[in-house]
Amino acid sequence: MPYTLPKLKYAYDALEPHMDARTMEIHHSKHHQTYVDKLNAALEGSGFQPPDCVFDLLKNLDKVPENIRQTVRNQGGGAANHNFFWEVVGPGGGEAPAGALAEAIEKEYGGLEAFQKKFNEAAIGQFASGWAWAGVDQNKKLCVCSTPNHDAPYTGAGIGCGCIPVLVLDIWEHAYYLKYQNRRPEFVNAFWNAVNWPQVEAFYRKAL
Ligand code: MN3
Repeated sequence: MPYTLPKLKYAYDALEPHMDARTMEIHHSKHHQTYVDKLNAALEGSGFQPPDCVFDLLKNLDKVPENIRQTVRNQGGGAANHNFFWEVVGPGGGEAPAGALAEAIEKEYGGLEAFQKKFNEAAIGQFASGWAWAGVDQNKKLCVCSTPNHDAPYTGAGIGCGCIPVLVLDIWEHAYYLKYQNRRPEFVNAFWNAVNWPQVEAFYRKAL
């Protein structure tokens, strides 16, 4: 099997009360696992040799045989986006960004609150299922966008803003429905309490 479900670096209850343990367990062990399984099933017997890294697979969708490309885009996108999502949240999160990332937020948005407002608008405004992103664009500027389904800003031209992602939020209902039901804005606001800023800043520096 080319791809595997990554182990979380923290316990399912580590992000309580912002992201509850039951949701985390089902989200990781059922939803994420299923994307990985279905991606592997699509690749198996296709004759296509996938790259070791699932992100490289998604960044080069045009190399994937046409008959499995949409399945890889959907299931592989689900696998990759969740891998990234688990990295940008963590226990003890939510403090505040530091270093170069804090400077960029200050310079381009006028402060953390304004940046969060922009991100929240993208997350809340994305119709149905999708993802909200912050990333570094071609001009090395911090940017915010959203994508439908399991697409990512690198899935293809015209999807999101084409940035290199540094922060992501899952806004599929499976990410929040058990605790927040229809109250997506409440979940989006709570998410900030779980953001692992040192990790996001590391992604930011790497993306520059
Ligand atoms: Mn999800």
